[in-house]
Amino acid sequence: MGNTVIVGTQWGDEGKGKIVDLLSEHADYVVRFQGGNNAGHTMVVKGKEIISHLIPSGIIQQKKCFIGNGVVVDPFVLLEEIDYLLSNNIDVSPDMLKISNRAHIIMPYHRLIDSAREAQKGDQKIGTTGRGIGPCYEDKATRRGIRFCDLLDFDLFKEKVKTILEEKNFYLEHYFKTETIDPETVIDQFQKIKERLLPYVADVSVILFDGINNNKTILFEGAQGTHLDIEHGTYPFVTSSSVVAGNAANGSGVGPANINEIIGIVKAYTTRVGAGPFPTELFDDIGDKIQKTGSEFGATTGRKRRCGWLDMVVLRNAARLNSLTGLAITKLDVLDDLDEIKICTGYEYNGTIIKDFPPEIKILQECTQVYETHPGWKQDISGITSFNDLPQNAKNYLARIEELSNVKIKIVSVGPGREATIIKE
Ligand code: 2SA
Ligand code: GDP
Ligand code: MG
Repeated sequence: MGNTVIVGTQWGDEGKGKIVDLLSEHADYVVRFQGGNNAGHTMVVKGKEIISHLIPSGIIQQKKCFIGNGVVVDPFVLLEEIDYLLSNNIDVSPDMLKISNRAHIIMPYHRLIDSAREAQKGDQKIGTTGRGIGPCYEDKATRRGIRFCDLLDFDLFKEKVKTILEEKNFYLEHYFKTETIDPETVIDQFQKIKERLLPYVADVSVILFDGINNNKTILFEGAQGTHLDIEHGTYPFVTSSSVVAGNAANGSGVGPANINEIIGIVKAYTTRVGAGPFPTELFDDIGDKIQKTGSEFGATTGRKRRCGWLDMVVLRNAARLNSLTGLAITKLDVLDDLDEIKICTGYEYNGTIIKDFPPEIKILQECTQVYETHPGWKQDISGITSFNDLPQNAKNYLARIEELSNVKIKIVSVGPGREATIIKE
């Protein structure tokens, strides 16, 4: 395996955590490059479930893990996650984990503004995870952010907090009409955790560059999914970071020529959590059945995920945007009981067939879907470990996905555990 990027092709929760955990075995370093603790990546190892939000899933295989400059980090959540992993006998010492000194810090006021903004939007809300992600990226873009390197000069950090809070408190009090934040309380909270955090802070780009020069293999772990990307997703119903593979380089400070492979993770159907258009969403018993069989609940917020059929307009968009070199199809087992399985091949709008994912929310909401129907396999496939042993109808479904996406399937996942995986030759 060369340096490989793992990205979600749909709206997140495709099972990236499981695949990253699996592929970590062949990697030396595992790197997060965007997002923050809005992510929820679930690994099931020997029957035990571990969910990480911020620390790369490679930590389970005890690989060196990195949080790149493109990630926004809530340090209080980070320390909680370190403690959670330690309590599961996973080493998360500063030898195992480094955070980029350029990564931006999610401050307590970011969380407050995230919730206040959503509350104000009422039924127009995005359905964010409420973790302060958007407001933190917003401050980064408007050059008001605080980075991990700022903790190294604590007097300067204090000044920054005081200056920024003058503006934030004005908005909190007069615009959002909510509680304000005392700068001294914030400074005090950081004073308490600073010494524990600092050994984790490093120039991640430099370490990764040294690693590449010493033939280390890097796995880049994407969070969320291509259609939540700030540039290419269903804007404004998106997250605030660039999710696509191109950002693996920028968000970790690695030159793009160092990336060899890009694997798109595809759930065998589609889910979405939060608001926003979802053309193939099911509102019937089949949607409920998939939601229940797939245990489709948000790994961070516990929200019920919306469910629908596989959408090839979405997958082809992801293949192009990410330069996918291979696919991993996950949760195929969830479809075991269905009589028929549909694949959306295009959208019809105003009498024309749309094959390329459109930017207009209105079109995505109002289009009708063109489906082809495939017979189900009606068999429990969760114990199958070899591609040849899959029922013919499952093989046909997978072959059709390859044909319509023009990308080869490399991995098929048939259960949450590491062992429930088929590596396709
Ligand atoms: P935010 O919090 O600003 O990033 O929210 C903006 C939109 O992005 C969606 N989003 C996600 N969608 C799927 N999975 C995510 N991670 C969690 C999980 C979600 C959860 O693993 O299940 O537990 O709710 C994730 N993170 C952000 C979000 O729903 C908004 O639509
Ligand atoms: P991520 O955000 O892409 O890492 O995905 P999540 O962890 O949020 O959600 C995926 C869920 O599906 C988790 O609960 C996984 O344990 C589970 N999962 C992953 N692959 C499979 C699979 O092949 N079959 C089944 N049944 N569950 C899976
Ligand atoms: Mg998730």
